[in-house]
Parts: sequence; structure tokens; C-alpha cells
Amino acid sequence: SSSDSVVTLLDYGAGNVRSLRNAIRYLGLEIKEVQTPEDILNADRLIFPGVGAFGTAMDVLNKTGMGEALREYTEKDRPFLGICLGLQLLFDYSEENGHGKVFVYEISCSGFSLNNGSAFLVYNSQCVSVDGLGLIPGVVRRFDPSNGCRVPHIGWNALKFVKHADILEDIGNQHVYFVHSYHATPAISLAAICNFGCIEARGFIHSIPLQSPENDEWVTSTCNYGGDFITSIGRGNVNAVQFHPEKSGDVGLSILRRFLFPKLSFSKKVNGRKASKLAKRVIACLDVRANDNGDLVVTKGDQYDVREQTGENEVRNLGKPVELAGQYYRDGADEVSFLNITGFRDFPLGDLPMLEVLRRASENVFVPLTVGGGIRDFTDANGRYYSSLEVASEYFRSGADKISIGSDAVYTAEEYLKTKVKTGKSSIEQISRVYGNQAVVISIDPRRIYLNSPSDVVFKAVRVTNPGPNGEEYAWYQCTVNGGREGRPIGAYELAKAVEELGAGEILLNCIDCDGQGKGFDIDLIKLISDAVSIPVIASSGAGCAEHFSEVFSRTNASAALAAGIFHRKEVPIQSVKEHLLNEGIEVRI
Ligand code: 1PR
Repeated sequence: SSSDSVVTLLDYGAGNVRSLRNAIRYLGLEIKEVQTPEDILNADRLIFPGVGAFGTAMDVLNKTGMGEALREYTEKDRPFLGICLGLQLLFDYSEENGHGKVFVYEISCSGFSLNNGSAFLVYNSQCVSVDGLGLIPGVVRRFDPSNGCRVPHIGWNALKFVKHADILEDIGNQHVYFVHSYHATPAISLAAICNFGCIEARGFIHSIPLQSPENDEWVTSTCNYGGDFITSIGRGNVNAVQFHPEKSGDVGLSILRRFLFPKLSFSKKVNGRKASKLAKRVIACLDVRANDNGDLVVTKGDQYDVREQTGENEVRNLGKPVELAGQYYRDGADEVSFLNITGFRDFPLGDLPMLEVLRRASENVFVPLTVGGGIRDFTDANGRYYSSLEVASEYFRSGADKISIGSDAVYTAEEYLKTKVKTGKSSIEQISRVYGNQAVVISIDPRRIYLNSPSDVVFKAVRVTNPGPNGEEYAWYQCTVNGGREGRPIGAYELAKAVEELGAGEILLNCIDCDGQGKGFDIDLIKLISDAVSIPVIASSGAGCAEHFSEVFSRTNASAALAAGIFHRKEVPIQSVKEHLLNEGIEVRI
């Protein structure tokens, strides 16, 4: 019937759901937009991709009457798929931008034996929380970096299945893509939160806040990231997942397919249960700029110089951006990054071809797309002012999942270190407030400056593995702007810490000295930065063979490694990098 070819989408306009729309269309369905609460109640099949922050989303849902309709729809067990925040909103409460109530969690524990009797423990933890839809018992909390995990949780994890769910039938041991800072917790066994030494604790926490979080009947899978958290729920026709099926490659598309076409039968795969850590990501990067004919091409520099050293000195041309992005997706890249490398001098919203590249790439690439270059406040030739947030929004609308900021982050960090004041007005703060920290990547372009002694500069210096040309044993890493053309009075270490405080969600760490050299990543630099911050760090610049990837993952705390040249020149396929990592015992998505 015609209703079988339509899915209703609840998009309350808080961010980028373009990726999901692309995935639904790719699977051959039409999308009906929810305009009124009745559209929810009349849906045959509803997808709710929550985006933005919990409190803001609930405000919108409550004001529009959509919240009430969602409650009714899910309570009636109508076909529902929540994604990311669309899972979290089904719970009782969240700590994310709670503005109303202050709860003191009183967690009373029972059901375990202590001195032959039952015991109570009062666990005092203050939480300002905000009400959710309240379909599922439990609280949504922030990941805690003191548990040894980087926040946001970004990347690919395999799931631990605790209960059957039709839509998860095809996952097996394969990884799915997460990006979030908050998570719902399963009914926690007491042993998981209290260290009672000799006491065997096997009870359940009965009240958070004064209400049972016994959501066992809902939980279909979990994952461990500084503790167990809920990765999917399902009961009857109501499903929700914390990860992003629309960004999880083929396996993600199969989850959507199972939800969208429940009547079709698919072959079954056995779901694995092996423990999984967050997989290390392998990212393909496309430096994009116009060549001398004005066509956008993928180029690649040697220490940031992208012009051929021979003949006409033309811009090196390594292919077409949309085609290469599609190729890398099919080859197994975990993410694809576009860097508009002349964005610092050209206004990106004037650069419509770049937006078109994004639009077209995102129609066929179902892993995360990052785009950078030229994100800053700008006044055009007609005197019209654009904020960096407007520039970023245009990138998000065109299909980016994350944006990256280079030069503007350097100026912002310099100012912040001088004044120690968070103005709330910088690009980092504004964009992360609206789109979430996880959507804001800071691209650092440092250059090594050798020193005889670390006390020769006020910036953080390290002892280098390979001494400088005059035998110098130390170096500091100077930040640059405008594609490496200008050095600034701030080090990569100082910048990284400042941007983390300002709300950046990830660092893309290049190194001008290593770029395009194929001699390996700058381990000294990557160690320095990945140990200094608790947000994920992407190592970049210098990969020349598969062994360089295992080296960077075994010797530093980088969460991902990015390369350009070796992939463009087809020297090392992405798949063989992954296989090598797997052989070295490093978890990757295959
Ligand atoms: O300053 O916000 O407009 O952003 C400009 C962005 O463009 C920054 O992210 C900056 O890193 C990038 N960029 C500017 N100029 C260049 C250039 O090459 N002339 N490219 C450039 C940066 C570095 C990596 C490269 C890795 C891996 N290129 O993107 O892909 O070094 O290369 P390899 O594997 O071949 O060694 P703003």
C-alpha cells in the first residue's frame, strides 16, 4: 500500500537531520514531515531523531503538544524509532541543561546481604535535572571523564546484546557509530557503583530519584564506556537507539531497513557478545580548493605547499571531491573530512561549489562527514555581516555532521588566555551551544620550533625523540593560522587546553613538519596533546604506511588517525590499514 512507502519524521528543527533524510531516501522511502501533534498520532511509522540539547528539546515538545502526542503514540505501542536524543527523551529525567529541579539522589539499595540483614545506602549526589517523556524509568547522565573515558563518546563500538530486538538482527559483531556526551543507564547492579571491599554486593538500586530505574524490560543492548550504558531499547513496536544508524555504514542502513520494512524477511545473523572497546578510527581527509581553472579539486600539500614544483606550478590535482569521498566510504573509512583550505581568504558562503560538494557527498556517504575552512565571523562586500554560527549552520544544513575551525580558534584561544573570560561569543562557544560540543572540531596546524632548553619559551616544550638540525633536544609546537602562513604566539598545548574549556568536542591535530612526508606521525606532539585533554584527539600528518597507524595508536592516546596522501595516491588501501591494526590487536571497525 502507499503507506508502506512513507515514513513520518519528527524534526523539530534543532539541527542537522539531513543525514537521516538521505539514508531514508537511499532506502527508497518518502518522508512525511510532522507539522502538528495529530501527524504523530496518525503516523504508521515514526522516526524521531533527537538533535540538540535535552532541555531545549523538551521545551519545544511541551510547548507544541508534540510531547503529549509522543507519549500517547508510544504508550499505544505504535511503530517508533528514536535515535540518539530520541532515545534519551523517553526516560524520566536528564541532567543535561536541567534548569528546574534540584534532586538529591537518594539511592537506596537492598537485596544484598550485609551482616546478615538488608542494608541501605544513601548515596548523595546533587543533580539539577529536567523532565523527559517518562516512558522508561531512569536518568540520563553525563559521561564522567574521571572514569577514564574521553567525553564526548565519539566513534565506533560493538554492542553487548541483552535481549532480542528485530531491528538489531543484522548487527552481529559489527560496530555502530556513536556521538554523544550523555547516556541513559541500565538498572545498575550495586557492585558497579560502590566499592565495598569484601562485601559481595548484588542488589539493584531502587530509587533514582525515589523512583525505580528498573528498565530491564526495555534494554536490548548495552556498551561499556567508563561503565555500562544503554545503547538500545525496545519493547513491542517501540524502539530507540543511542547510536546513529544513518551514520553507521551498511550495518546502520540494515537497521533502518528492518524498521522501515518489517514485513520483509531478511537472513539472520548471529549476534556476537564479545566485549568491545571504542574502536580506533581511520579517517580519510580531502583538502579541497579551486584549481587555477576555478574547479574544486582534491589537492595535497608537502608541508602545506600544494603547488607542483615543476612546469606551471599548478595546484596539485588528485581527483574530484564527491567521487573520492564515495570511494573512501566504500573502502571502509570511518569518517571523511573535507578541508576547504583556502577558506581563510575566500568567504565559504560565497563558495557555493563547496556546499554543493557536501550536499552530493552526503547523499551516498553514510559515515560522519566533517567540513572545515573559513568558519569565522565575516562581513561581505555588500556590508552584510555573517556570524560564524551562520556559516557553520550552512555547512550543517548541507550535510556536515561536524565542522572544524582552524585560524579562528587560534585567535579565540589567544584572547581567552589573555582575559580568562568566556564571552560566549566565540565561534567555538556559539556553535557548540547550538549544535553540541561533539559537532565542533578544532583543527590545529602547528610547526615544530626547536630549542636547547625548555625554559627558552613560555610555552609548553617537550624533549624530542629526534634532535633538531643543530642538535637541539627540545621543541615547542607553534600554532599557525591561514594555512600555516603565519605563526602565532601560542603553542598547540596551550591552544588545546583552552579550546577544550571553551567547549570544543574534538581536536584534529596536524603537524606542518610531517605533512605529506610519509615518515610517520609526530608521536611527541600527539602524546603531548592527547595526554593534555580529555576530549578525543585525531592524529594527522605524515602517514606513509600501515605500520605508522599502529605506532600512533600504541604509543599515544589518540582516538583516531587521519591520512590523505597515501589514500589519494592509492599506496595503501584503507582496508589494509584496518587489517594491519586488527593483527596488532587494535580494535577497529571492519
Ligand atoms: O583556518 O578555519 O579556514 O581552516 C583551514 C583548514 O584548512 C585547517 O583545518 C587547515 O588545517 C587546513 N589547511 C589550510 N591550508 C592547508 C594546506 O595544506 N595548504 N591543509 C591545509 C591541512 C593537513 C591535513 C592533511 C594531513 C594529512 N592539511 O589536512 O590532510 O596533514 O596529510 P598526509 O597524510 O598526506 O600527510 P580555517
